[in-house]
Amino acid sequence: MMYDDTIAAIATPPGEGGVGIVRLSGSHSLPIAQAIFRPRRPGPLRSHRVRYGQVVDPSDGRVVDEVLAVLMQAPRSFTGEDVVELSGHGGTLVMQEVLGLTLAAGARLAHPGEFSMRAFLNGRMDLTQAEAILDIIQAQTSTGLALAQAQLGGWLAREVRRIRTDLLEALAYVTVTIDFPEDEVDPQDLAPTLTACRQAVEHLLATADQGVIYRQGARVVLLGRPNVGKSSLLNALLRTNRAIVTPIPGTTRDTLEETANLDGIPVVLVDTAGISESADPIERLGVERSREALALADLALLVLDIHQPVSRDDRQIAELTLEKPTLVVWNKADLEPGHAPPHFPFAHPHLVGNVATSALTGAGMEDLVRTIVGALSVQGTAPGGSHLVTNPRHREVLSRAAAGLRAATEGQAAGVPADLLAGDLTTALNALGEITGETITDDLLDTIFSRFCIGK
Ligand SMILES: Nc1nc2c(ncn2[C@@H]2O[C@H](COP(=O)(O)OP(=O)(O)OP(=O)(O)O)[C@@H](O)[C@H]2O)c(=O)[nH]1
Ligand SMILES: [Mg+2]
Repeated sequence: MMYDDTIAAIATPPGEGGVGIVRLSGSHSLPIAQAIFRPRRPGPLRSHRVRYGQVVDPSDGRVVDEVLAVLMQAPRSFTGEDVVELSGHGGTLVMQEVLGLTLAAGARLAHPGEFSMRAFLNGRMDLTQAEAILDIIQAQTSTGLALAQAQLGGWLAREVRRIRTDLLEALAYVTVTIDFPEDEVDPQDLAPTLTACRQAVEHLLATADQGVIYRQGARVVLLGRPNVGKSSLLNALLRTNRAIVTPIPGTTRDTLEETANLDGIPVVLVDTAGISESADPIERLGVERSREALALADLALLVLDIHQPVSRDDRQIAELTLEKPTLVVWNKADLEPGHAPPHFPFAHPHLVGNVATSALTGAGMEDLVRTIVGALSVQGTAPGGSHLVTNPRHREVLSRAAAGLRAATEGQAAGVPADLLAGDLTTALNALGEITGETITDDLLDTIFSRFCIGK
């Protein structure tokens, strides 16, 4: 369907660039473009042909920019509507002027993600593909990008549709037994289908623990006494001199965070001020920040100096981390050559590893990265297949579908009435439809697409 209101936006990023693009979509794209575009050689814009010319202010004939204009007539366009793209010089003001002329000629400024939303509503792609576009734009590691590209290819939508088709058949079967109870329909026939669907959904769900972290990243906080080498470890993990390092305890006064790529996972590393009892008032504020950073983290690195006796301060810091998955890092291992990482002397319910490192020489750093990545519950290297569920929305919907299917398989085995069974199947079907967008509310669509930028 083609919307009556034609939308316009600058499709290229703000700032200066070689080229800037203003994009129009909707039934009036062509007349609006014609009102402001003057081709070098006279003649109409033809679909999927590039024309060279000028954008001219129709009110006074002033030339605003030199552009290449492309018309993509419905349905062969990104949105499935008539689209015109005007590629001009990539300057902030000149792009604003071109956009302003399209608005004066009758276009409306697009909402964030509105081009993609129209593409979805016009059946150019399903919802998982529209969401994949956002993930491709926002990918922070090449693994995250590969997963988003695979999703754009449509594997998730195909898999979900396959399961839905089987479930629809099962539902039809159950409905027959409601409508014609006297017919001989053996409910046992359903068992293999329901079990297969349930397993397929649970399999998808199981990939999400890994997948979501590739898309969203994780937060890892470095905690420890002053001077144990937290900032040095941060720098070593980032392979830059991001944080200030000195031999003076209390160098880091405030938390500092930076994103690292650890085996394909975007990890926000948070360096914190060293924690000690004797802290002065400024340090105490830093300690408060460290606690806050810990509260938000997925994993704590408890950094100790392998060359120093474990102290009361270390114990108190360990107590701060009791609720978090915690990895013990014995740093300055170069000062104790050949020393295996000591046994961690305190009880901790969530210890995920115990490694020795030297931020100075790099010894043990690979082991540290491997242990961090393992603790974040993902395999170290790019996943064998790129078929992982990466989107928390999909994970939430899948867990609803799995619950419905669990109820259905258990109910069916226990011989519950057909109408109850039908209810559970419908729950699962509707949930799965939310992934591809077949059963979705306008509100939810608005929420999803509002996370896009304007012009996408
Ligand atoms: N020999 C050795 N020295 C290290 C190592 N890591 C850090 N250091 C030194 O230890 C001192 C403190 O390092 P930082 O990284 O500033 O320690 P920190 O834990 O951030 O300290 P605060 O910010 O004060 O809490 C510096 O002189 C570093 O060069 C290491 O692995 N081996
Ligand atoms: Mg520091």
